[in-house]
Formats: sequence, structure tokens, C-alpha cells
Amino acid sequence: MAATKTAILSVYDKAGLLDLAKGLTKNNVRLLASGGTARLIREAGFNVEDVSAITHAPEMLSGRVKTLHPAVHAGILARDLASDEKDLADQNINKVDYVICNLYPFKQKIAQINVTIPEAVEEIDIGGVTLLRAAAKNHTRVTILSDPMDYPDFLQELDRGEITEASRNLYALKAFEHTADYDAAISDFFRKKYAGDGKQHLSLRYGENPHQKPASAFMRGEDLPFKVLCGSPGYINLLDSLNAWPLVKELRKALNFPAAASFKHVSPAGAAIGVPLSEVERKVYMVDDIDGLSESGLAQAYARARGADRMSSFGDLIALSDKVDVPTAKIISREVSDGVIAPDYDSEALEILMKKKGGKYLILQMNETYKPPSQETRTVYGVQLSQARNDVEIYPKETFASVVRPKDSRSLPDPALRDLTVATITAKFIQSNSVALSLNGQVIGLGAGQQSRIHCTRLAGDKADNWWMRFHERALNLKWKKGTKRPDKSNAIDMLCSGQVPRTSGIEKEAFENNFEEVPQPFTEQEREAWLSKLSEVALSSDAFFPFIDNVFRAARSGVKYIAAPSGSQNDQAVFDTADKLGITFVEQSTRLFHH
Ligand code: 93A
Repeated sequence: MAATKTAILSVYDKAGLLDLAKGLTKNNVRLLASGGTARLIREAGFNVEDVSAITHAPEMLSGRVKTLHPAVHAGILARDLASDEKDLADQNINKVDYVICNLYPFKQKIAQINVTIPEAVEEIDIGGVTLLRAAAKNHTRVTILSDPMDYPDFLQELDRGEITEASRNLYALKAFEHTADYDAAISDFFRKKYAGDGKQHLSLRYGENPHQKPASAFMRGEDLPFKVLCGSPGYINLLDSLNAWPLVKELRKALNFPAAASFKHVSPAGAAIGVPLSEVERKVYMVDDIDGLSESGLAQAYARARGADRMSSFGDLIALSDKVDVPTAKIISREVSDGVIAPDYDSEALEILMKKKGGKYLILQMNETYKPPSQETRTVYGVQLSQARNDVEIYPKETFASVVRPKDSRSLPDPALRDLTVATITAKFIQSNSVALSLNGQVIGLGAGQQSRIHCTRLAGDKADNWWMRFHERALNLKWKKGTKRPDKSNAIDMLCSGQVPRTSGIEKEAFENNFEEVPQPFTEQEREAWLSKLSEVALSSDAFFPFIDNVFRAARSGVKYIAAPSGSQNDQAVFDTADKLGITFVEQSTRLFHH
């Protein structure tokens, strides 16, 4: 009986091939196969023809051309259309019904140590990819098998008569994924070889931890949006940079001020716009001796971002919205910091920064015009997670227009709108849950990455309290021992201001006292309360709704007068009413801003 159907077989991985050939033969399918595939089938005693039986051309170029021929591809791609049938008849070509193909082992080859480019090139499959793609394209008629694991099910279906549409669809999908994965491996290999380190691809020393090797950063089809001007970034440096940059860019756009952020562990420790600093703020932020500070909005923004929580900012990754000038570089130059990302650098500022860390300070230049794609994907435990990027924009007037308490409230004062904007844009880039408190155009306390919202609010409130205690006369007039280093001063101030000192004894107490010429008295509870009661006009933003009224109580104790948060809690009304009773204006900010 003449065969009614035709199969083309061309497989590198020959697993299951003979069982498949047997099943196809049993079902009276004509077998055509490329060199090695045909040989194996033939040796097993099955009837098989070489592809050359239909191409009338031999395999050429040592196997580089085996199946690449119109007789093969027209046979695969032809539809059940009169015009296609005529074309085939004119050329004396028969339709192909089944294609069985898997590709040269490119991935295995490049996994070998010291593989050369010519060796890798030889493993780039052309004809097989064409077979897979042609058959998958025409899957309404043709069945494409690219995975030996599918042979048994396929044969069972064939034994029952025909391959169902549902099966053909799934086999086609698998073939498309097979070629996509294959092409990604090829382009990844050549990106590393040809794009030049730093352009489209950047080798990283390791990932999040030293044993996580290899590690890299790369872009598909375009250059990285930043240049490395100095140092070599680590994986976490890039995580910080690529979160900190959009934060300052958005702050700048929303408020039209230079903006800065100080990041650690993928959350800001501080973020601010360049609102002019008062004398006392300069002192608290340890920048009172910086020349040209008043003329630089950017330097003042960074002084605020770094000054908010000097302890947390130790070893920070800095993002700056504007071209870096000398005063900003001078502030950075004497702090312990890991790196900076900014759109540009004055040559003198760059010189200052390049001297830091023995010439190893990380300096990234961000392409300001770069727009990330609207869809973002990450892999967690091998699973691809994809989502639209959080591109919601926060603006002072529009975002905070919906005041729910007090009911008769008119529009919010400008400083409150500014500070709610700073807190909300910052919250957008804090690891959730997050609560941010802000004042004077800067974050003064934030709670990041807590599973419970009240813990975020407490953390943010406690940090804001510490920040405010640093403005107390006693903290401003500390008598340091000569030679006390800036980080040690920051740690000692934090011990004093956060109320830790009375709890210390022995060598811990000694270590604290060792910093001073004249040891300061710890704050009494009454002193703290009296001073903290002066903190007011603070704005709070929460990345999601407040589930309980406890958050409002805690916020009120740190001088919060304005809250912006999404609604959606069963306790919304109670939360609004509690704010009202405590004299807090509550703004319903309609967008949840989780970030992980
Ligand atoms: O070098 S190729 O890209 N040129 C071709 O025309 C071609 N056609 C099929 N490699 C080609 N193939 C590949 O050959 C298949 O993808 C399969 O992996 C392999 C099977 O070769 P053989 O049948 O000689 O063992």
C-alpha cells in the first residue's frame, strides 16, 4: 500500500528514534531523514529515504546544508489551498505531514571550558531551526515533534487515526519555545564575546553573595542605560542604582527641584529635594563647612538624603537627579559610600569622586533619556514572573486631591503637598510594607520591609523621633574627643538620641563615652517628650491602606499632620475618624504602591 503521509526526521538527540520510526512505519508513513538520522533508522531495519530523494541535492559543506531546500520547506509550509496545491504540483513536490527535529547541542558546547568561537559556531543549527519554525508555523496542518518525550503520546494518537488540533497546537508551542531558547543561548554567547564588557553586557564579580557565580547584567538588543566611569559595580550596587535612579528622576519631575537618594539594600535610607538648608540643618547633617553649599540645590538635596539617617546611609549607593557639581562631590568624598549614579558629572567633581576608595569608587553615568519597557519580567526559583512596570506618576496637586478628613477641609498647604509627594514617591521605591515620613522636602524616617504595617509605622516614627532629637541643643553641642571619626560620631549621636545610653553598662558604656571630651547626659523621658512634642507638620505616606487605627495613633506621636494612603480596609472609616480626632488631614491616595 502506498504511503499516504510523509514524515521528515532530522534529530541530534536520537533518543526514542527507533520506536518512533517503528510506529510511523506501522502507520504507513513515508520516512525521509537527514544523514545520521537516516543511517540509524536504516541500520535498525526500517524503510527510510534520504532527504536527497526529494531534494535531488546531496548534503553539502560537511553537513552545513542538509535539509535547506524548497522541496523540503514548500512541502512543510504548503496549506490546503488551491494555489498552494498548484505551486507544489508545478514543482513536483509532495506535502510533508510530520516533522521530527531537535537541534545541535549549542548550550552543551558553550558550557565547555575554553570553547572557541569556531567551535561554538559549528554548533549553530540552521536547517533544524528552519524545519522547526516552518512546521510550527503551519501547525494547522503539520505536526512538529521537537521533544523525544512526546513520541509515545504522538504514536498513541497516530494509532487512533489522526493527530488532534489540540496536540498540534501544543507541539507547535514547544517548537517555538525550543527555537526561542536556542536563539537566546546563541545571542547571549555572542553578546559576551562581541558587545564588549560594559556596553550591552557587564560581567559582575558575583551575585548577591560571593558564592553566587557567574553573575552579569545585560540588555537584549540595546546598550545598558548606564556607563561605568569608575570602579566595578556589584550585583546589589546595580539593584540599588536601578531603584534609586527612577526615584530621584520622579522626584525631580514632580517637584522641579534637584533630588537625591541614599540607598542601602534596595531601600532608601533617605531621599530629598534640594530645599535650602537652615543653619541648624547644616550642622545636624555635618555639612556646615562645605563651600558653595547654598548655591547648589543638588548638594543640599544629598545633604538632606544622607543626613536623614546617617547610620543607615553608611556605605550607601547614591542617586542624584542632576549633573554632579563640586559641593555635592565634596560632601560625598568624605562619607563612607559605595557608589553614585547620576546623569552627568562636572569634570572637577568627577576628579574628586574618582579619588575615593583608592580610585575604586563606583561612578555610574545614567542615560537620562532611557525609558524602560512597559513590561518587566524576573525569574524567581526558575519561574518567570511578568508584570506591567509600576509607571504611575505622583504629582502634588493631582495625587493628593481627595481629602477625606476633615470633611470641610480646603486644599492642603503647599509644603504639605510637597512633603506628601516626597514621601509617596519614596514609598514607591521602598521594599514593602512601607511607611515614609517627610518634612522640609525630605524623608525623616521610614519603615521598610516589615510584614506588619504597624511595625513599619513604628519604625518610621522612631526614626523620625531620632532625627528630631538630633536637633536638640544637647545633640548639637557635643564635645567630641579630637580625632573621632564621622561614622563614630553618627553612631554615638544615634545612641544618645534613640535613648539607648541609659540601658548601657560596662564596656558598652565605656565605648560610647570614649567618643567624648565631655560625656553628654542622656535625655530623660521628660526631656524627650518635651522636645518631641515640638515636632509637627510631618507628612506620612503609606504604600497600602492602614488596616487598624493603631497606625494613626503612632503617627500622631511623631508630629504627623498629613497622611496619604490608599483605602480599602474594613477599618477605613475608623482610620479616617481617628485621624480627624487627632487633627490629622487624611488624603485618600488611590494607588497602592507595593514594591518588592
Ligand atoms: O548544519 S545545519 O544547520 N544544516 C541543515 O541543513 C540541517 N538540517 C538539519 N543542520 C541541519 N540539521 C540538523 O542536523 C538537525 O537540527 C539535527 O539536529 C541534525 C541531524 O543530523 P543527522 O541526521 O545528520 O544526525
